Amino acid sequence: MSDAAHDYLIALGSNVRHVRHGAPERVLSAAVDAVAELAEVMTLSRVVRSRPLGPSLREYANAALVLRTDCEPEDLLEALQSIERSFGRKRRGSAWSARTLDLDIVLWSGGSWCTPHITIPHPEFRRRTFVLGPAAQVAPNWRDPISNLTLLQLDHRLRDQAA
Ligand code: PH2
Ligand code: MG
Ligand code: MG
Repeated sequence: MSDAAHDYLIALGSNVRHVRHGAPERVLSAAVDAVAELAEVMTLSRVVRSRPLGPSLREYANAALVLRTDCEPEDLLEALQSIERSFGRKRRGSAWSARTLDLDIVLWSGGSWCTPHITIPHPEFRRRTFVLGPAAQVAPNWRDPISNLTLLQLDHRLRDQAA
């Protein structure tokens, strides 16, 4: 931990019911409560339903939030993975298997960050409507340090490509 505050854009996803919390939407709202115990949640998007990208057949609930914390990326990643585990997430099988809870770091206020554990910006986020839609809601003017486009511009560009 350092004492400087950082903002992070986090993408949330779920496509498996949780025994206690219930349907994926409820999983996400419980996950937001868990995140709020370790960091300040600044803004939270609505939940969207999205078709699964990859092999899983179940529909996803997706959302995004901006949080503020003193944690550096590695420490935050560890904390988010511990929340995923507390929701019953097991890391096994295919990388894109169905999951009760997925918490991905998409951007942070420190710009680009690349270590063996984590790459920020998230390498795929510019191609995923289920990330960019919610992300553009919570931080429309946040600029991707790689493309230099705002989240709103990236979201519009992707929707134009899909149309
Ligand atoms: N996450 C994945 C793979 N596929 N599809 C949707 N619709 N939403 C996701 O969050 C998602 C996915 C890997 O994390
Ligand atoms: Mg993940
Ligand atoms: Mg993911």
